[in-house]
Amino acid sequence: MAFELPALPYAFDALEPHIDALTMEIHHDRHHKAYTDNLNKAIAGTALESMTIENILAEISKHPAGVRNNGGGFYNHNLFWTVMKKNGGGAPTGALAAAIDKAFGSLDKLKEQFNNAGATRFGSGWAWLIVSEGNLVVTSTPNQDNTLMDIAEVKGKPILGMDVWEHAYYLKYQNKRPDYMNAFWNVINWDQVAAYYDQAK
Ligand code: MN3
Repeated sequence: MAFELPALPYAFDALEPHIDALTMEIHHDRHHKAYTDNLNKAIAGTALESMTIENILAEISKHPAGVRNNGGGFYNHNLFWTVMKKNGGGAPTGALAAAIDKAFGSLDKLKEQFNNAGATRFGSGWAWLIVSEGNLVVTSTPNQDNTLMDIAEVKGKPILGMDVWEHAYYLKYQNKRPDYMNAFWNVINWDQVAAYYDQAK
């Protein structure tokens, strides 16, 4: 198999009470596993098997919907688990903090814009903080698309992503997506987001 489901880098209950253990277990072991398995099926026997996921996404317009949906789902969740941690939250420091202040005015303004991107994404999708031509930008994508895809309206390297599919929050928050989005800021692994920022700029 070309792509492997990464292990969750913490226990299922590590993000309690903000994201509950059962949601994490189902989300990782079933949803992310299904994207990974279905990506491998979609690329079996093709040249894509020897490519990186980033390179596949960069030319996604050339590939069938199964590669787009499952390749996006594979990449997006790989990133998602790593930008959260037990006892996360707080505020970023250093170059990332300075870049956020410069781009948005303050961390609170970033949160407002990011949550708005998630709230206004109709149906299923993702809210993103990306580095686009050296600048921090907030955007969102539908379904399992992301900003590495050549078909994305706004392109750039994701450094923070929030899954706003109902499967990410429905058990605990039901229809209250804004409550889930507010809780998300309490689990962010800012050191990891800062490392992604350093790599992307
Ligand atoms: Mn998901």
